Amino acid sequence: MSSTTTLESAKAQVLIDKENKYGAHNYHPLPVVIERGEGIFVWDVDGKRYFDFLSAYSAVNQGHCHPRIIHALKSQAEKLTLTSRAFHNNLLGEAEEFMAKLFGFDKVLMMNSGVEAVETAMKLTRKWAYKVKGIEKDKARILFATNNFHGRTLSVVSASNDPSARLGFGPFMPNIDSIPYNDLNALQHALESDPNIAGFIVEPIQGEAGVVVPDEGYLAGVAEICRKNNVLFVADEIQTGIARTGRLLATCGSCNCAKSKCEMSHDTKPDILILGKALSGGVLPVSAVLANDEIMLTIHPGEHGSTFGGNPLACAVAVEALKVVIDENLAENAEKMGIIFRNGLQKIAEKNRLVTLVRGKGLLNAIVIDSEEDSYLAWNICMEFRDNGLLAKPTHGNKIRLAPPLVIKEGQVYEALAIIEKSLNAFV
Ligand code: IF1
Repeated sequence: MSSTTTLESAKAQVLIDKENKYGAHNYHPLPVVIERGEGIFVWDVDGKRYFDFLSAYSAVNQGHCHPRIIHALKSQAEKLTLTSRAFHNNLLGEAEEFMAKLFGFDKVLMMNSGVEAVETAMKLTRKWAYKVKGIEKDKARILFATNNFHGRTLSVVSASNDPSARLGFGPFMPNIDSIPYNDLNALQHALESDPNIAGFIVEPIQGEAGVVVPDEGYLAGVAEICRKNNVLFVADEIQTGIARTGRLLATCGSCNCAKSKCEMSHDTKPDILILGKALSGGVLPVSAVLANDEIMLTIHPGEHGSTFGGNPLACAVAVEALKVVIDENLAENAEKMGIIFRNGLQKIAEKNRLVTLVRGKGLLNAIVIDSEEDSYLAWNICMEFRDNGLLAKPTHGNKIRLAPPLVIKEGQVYEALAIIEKSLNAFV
């Protein structure tokens, strides 16, 4: 533990104690109590300001409380918030059209949380398998990559190999397999040896695994192998999408999406695209699944849905959140700032032996700390970051994810790098 680590203020401690006493113990948060956010900054209950280098796990790409998104929220909240899907609402069709055209798919199915959208994609994959591909009843299988993270419902943790996500939650959903990430041979072998595989669900960059960026050409290879084997390529872009990696989508690959205009047809395009998090700028839980008619129209009325999915408030917020990404060139900024940031991290790594690896794309980055996965070093480094005015969180013990809102400016990148360097130097 660093000698400079300060204790929580009495005010913060009271609030932390309340959470511990009255809340479930399903998280171990960094001890900081935030009460306000604006752009790339958050302030704690004692008025101390921090650079937010987590961005609520990439949900606040547009920055905290973006004025345009908050305005859309407020004005719609005063008009209409929820009708359920028993009736039409005046914003759903507009929002669906906007998203379908922006991302280049025939249709959109809106849900709320990310994991619900993953579940939706799994259901679509199975329906398509039975109705279009012709797989025998109840024989469809879905393939995942090892070390994935797609959420926490029972069927989705059935695809996880993380012991803490699974232990004590069995039995799990059958007909789920996994293959190593970033391994096209394994994918080809799996698909060729089992005609009952309906889809391959994969993150374009593995977030929870510690920002694992696959080899150049991996996503194009996945798309091609899936196409050849009549298997759906399902991209979970809940964390990587909406400009985070320097493109509108991480699956935009080689097209010029840094300009925030997806060219829509390219060799890495998935059959099903899953979005969440920053789709609402972190203002509301809004997720969506996009696909073409052959897939989307396999689900009929009564077969899937949700009370809140596609509600007018979510529609107003999501459209505005996406317009902000486009109008403010956030993909382009993420790409540019990402390069400056990783170069800075690399320079720090050259001088500080604790940083063994710098990796990432756009503003989804991580450093790997030279320690065992179960050591407290990365946690203590994040505490030191906190004391020096920057918030980040370790993942898998020895990796620290560094992902600020995409509205960050060059000077602020350098300020953050100075905090990171100073904090790391306290440990050598
Ligand atoms: C938590 C991680 C990030 C996701 C991908 C689906 C979901 C997520 C690729 C589910 C959610 C979040 C959830 C959050 C922590 C966080 C996370 F460390 F756990 F893996 F971002 F990296 N697909 N990721 O990343 O979306 O249902 O949560 O809206 O506390 O569980 P959700």
